[in-house]
Amino acid sequence: MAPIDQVQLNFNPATLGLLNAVLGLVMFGVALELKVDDFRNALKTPKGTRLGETDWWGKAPYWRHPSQQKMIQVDADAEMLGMNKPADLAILGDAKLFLAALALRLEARKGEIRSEARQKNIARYNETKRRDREDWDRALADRSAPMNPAHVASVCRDFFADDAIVVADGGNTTIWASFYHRVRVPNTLLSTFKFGMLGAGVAQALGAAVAFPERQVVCIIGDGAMGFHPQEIETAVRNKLKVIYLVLCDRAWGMVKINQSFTLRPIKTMLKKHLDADENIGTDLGEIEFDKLAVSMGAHGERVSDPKELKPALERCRASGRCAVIHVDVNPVKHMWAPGLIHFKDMHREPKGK
Ligand SMILES: Cc1ncc(C[n+]2csc(CCOP(=O)(O)OP(=O)(O)O)c2C)c(N)n1
Ligand SMILES: [Mg+2]
Repeated sequence: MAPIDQVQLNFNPATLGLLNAVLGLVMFGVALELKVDDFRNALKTPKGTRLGETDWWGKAPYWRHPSQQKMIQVDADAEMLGMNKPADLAILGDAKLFLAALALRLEARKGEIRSEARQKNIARYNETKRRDREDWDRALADRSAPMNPAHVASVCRDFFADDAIVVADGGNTTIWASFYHRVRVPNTLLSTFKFGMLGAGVAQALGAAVAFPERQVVCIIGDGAMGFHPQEIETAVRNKLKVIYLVLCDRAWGMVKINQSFTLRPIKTMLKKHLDADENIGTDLGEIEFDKLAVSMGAHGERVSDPKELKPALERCRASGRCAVIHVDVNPVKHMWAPGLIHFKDMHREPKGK
């Protein structure tokens, strides 16, 4: 770990006003050390997240090379400082308070910031976002069975209350869930975004249900991932935890299968969308009837293939008043082609970036 400067901020939310003033003073000291460009870069750093797999570990080319970009890291946990990427300035403190203090300092130096160029950039990003969203939403017009996996998170978003806790687990399943779920209330999405260890979601959902007994917990999970700890359905039944699991069944390690297909035969994969049955190696799974498995443990079970059946199945799950599992048959080829796949593949082209 590269040596880092460290500024320790002590804060107590009860005396926020006083602390803001103290922070203002501390930040004034920091401001003396940093140029406005550094502040701009600070605003580019991810806030409220930890640098991990889904931030491309802070590596080029998505991030500027370290020689071109100063890294300012703010974390309430000292152990995280400089953990995944060396920080030029490491600040031990609460990100929200830090940003409030930073905003105060920046306000005073507004004239030095070329906000026009930045606003242009933001407009460009928003336009790209809008176009991408339009593309992704087209998948929702696909009403064929077995269903396009886009429907699952989308129907759940409509069905469950805004404060329902959603857990995403599995390879492509997590990508599909991330693109079609909308977070409307803070701290309502759980997953393993930093390491992607399959199977954790089954019990994350149980933990969430224990922590928030008055809220609905729903877990969208791949068939491979569900195979890691299916016995936790019995834990849910025994502890009267009314988690609803939707298991996306493509009968494959879908994310591995698409990557493997590209590696083995990229042109055929592009043209035909999938390889022939005997061409992939060890990426197919047999069928597990997750609805029946759930029933065998005392939970409610449903099986759905047609997108129009999804909502009624969710209604029956809720009405059952206990843990429920929906075996969702998804089109295995469409499931392999998760949105943003190309970026996800880029991310794994290690160790290209620095
Ligand atoms: C514990 C663990 N083992 C292996 C992997 C590697 N891995 C990443 S995605 C994936 C396939 C996941 O299959 P499934 O849960 O069925 O989800 P799908 O991609 O089919 O949606 C695997 C094996 C992992 N992330 N975690
Ligand atoms: Mg699968």
